[in-house]
Amino acid sequence: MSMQALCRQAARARLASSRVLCRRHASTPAAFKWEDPLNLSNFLTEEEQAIQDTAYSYCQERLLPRVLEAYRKEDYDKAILQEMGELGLLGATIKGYGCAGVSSVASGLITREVERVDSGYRSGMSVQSSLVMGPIDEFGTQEQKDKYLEKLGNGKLIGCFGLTEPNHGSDPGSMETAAKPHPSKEGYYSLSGSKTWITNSPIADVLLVWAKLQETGKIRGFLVEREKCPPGTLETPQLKDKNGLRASITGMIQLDECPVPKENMFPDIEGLKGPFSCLNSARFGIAWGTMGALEDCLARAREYALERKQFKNNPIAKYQLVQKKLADAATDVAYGLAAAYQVGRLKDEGKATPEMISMIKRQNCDRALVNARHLQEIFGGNAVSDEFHIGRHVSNLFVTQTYEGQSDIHALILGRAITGIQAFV
Ligand code: TGC
Ligand code: FAD
Repeated sequence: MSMQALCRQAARARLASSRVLCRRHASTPAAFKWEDPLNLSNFLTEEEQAIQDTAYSYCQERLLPRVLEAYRKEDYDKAILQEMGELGLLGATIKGYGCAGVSSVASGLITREVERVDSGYRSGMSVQSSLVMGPIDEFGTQEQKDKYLEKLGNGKLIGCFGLTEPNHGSDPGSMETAAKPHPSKEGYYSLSGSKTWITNSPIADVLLVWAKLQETGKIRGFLVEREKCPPGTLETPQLKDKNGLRASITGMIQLDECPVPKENMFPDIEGLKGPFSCLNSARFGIAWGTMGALEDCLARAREYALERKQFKNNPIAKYQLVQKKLADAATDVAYGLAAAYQVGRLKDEGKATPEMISMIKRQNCDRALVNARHLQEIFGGNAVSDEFHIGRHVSNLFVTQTYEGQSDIHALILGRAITGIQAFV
């Protein structure tokens, strides 16, 4: 059943039960729920709650059982994107082309549920949705949309986003990858250069590569189709032996005079605002996703603290220092989700700014990493065993704090907005 049909069915059922609940609420005092301290679910529409339920069930039933082996073997199962596509989880905010066309908050809830299992699974999905489908929908020609969006949305094609280079990470404006008119193929550009740390690149069919057009010196976006590249012009070696995000696949993009048809370039968008506009949606998704990872750490640490007994057979949850760690994490989850929710609603009203997104991406990544690291201590020596999951989240959350603009870079974006003074250079 499609996500839209599921949503309608679940919404009807919820509506019926919420009427009963409403009658009960009239006489029942509000209760504090540690899983949702500020009662975020109260602000979600019926459809958003149904979408979250669908994503939660899929992630817990289909992704969680695979994640330990995938992480141990550093293996990414391509079928995951097809499964997500069948449920309508890919490119979920896009209207048409078989996509679900849901709200930004709903898409945030999806990333939260995926990252509750693993940041690497969220990464694979975010790149496909926000960094490949999003730009094609926003900047692509009608032919590009017709050609790629539906197939990317059902996971039959896999995409990747190549911005970072070996010598230019935080400063992509200095990129060296170049596009020039192909010397022997009329109607083609020739792309040369190297991109690194690219999620999905070793398995991608469509590679969105940002390169400087030699004729103008401006950055442009090119859709490179792997199967059309002559041998030796495109290589995408995997970067192995990572110590974080091991359940996602990461690689390079090496282009050596690769011929790309002129019609595969985005027609009107030029300069850094092309890639950065796509990053707004992806960074928004990370702000939600990291809260899902922290919620998982909190739930697991709470359960462990209630069961583990030390000193006079007391559960360690009885001790104040342990309770403080749980209270800090629950507070940061609640604040982080409330902020992400607010920006999501503003985004759909066209009132969200890049600085707001920098603020929630930075704050939620930083707080998720700090709290996960503190919660890890509750497990004592058992934290070292991957079966307790917490060490995996901690390693992953370092990566989320680094990619899509390292946290200090977002501090500088905010500092510039506050003072009017540029601190990057
Ligand atoms: P700057 O002068 O700030 O901006 C250049 C042009 O871009 C425009 N712009 C934006 N437009 C829309 N949204 C945004 N968020 C924008 N940020 C900037 C800006 O208005 C300007 O436009 P125009 O028309 O005036 O030319 O450029 P700068 O070179 O000074 O940039 C500095 C800085 C630090 C902001 C920027 O370079 C930056 O954000 N660096 C971080 C790099 C980054 O985020 N890389 C991400 C790589 S992709 C990735 O990590 C995917 S991981 C995926 C996964 O696995 O989940
Ligand atoms: P650098 O830019 O070298 O920064 C190193 C440190 O210096 C950081 O702490 C930074 O904050 C600091 N620093 C740099 N400049 C300044 C300054 N002016 N002032 C103060 N401090 C500064 N990229 C893509 O394009 N596509 C992807 O799909 C993608 N996926 C990724 C997946 C993984 C697993 C990882 C690890 C990275 C991925 N990236 C991807 C790359 C990621 O976006 C970059 O790693 C990130 O932008 C930082 O760039 P860098 O690693 O070159 O660090």
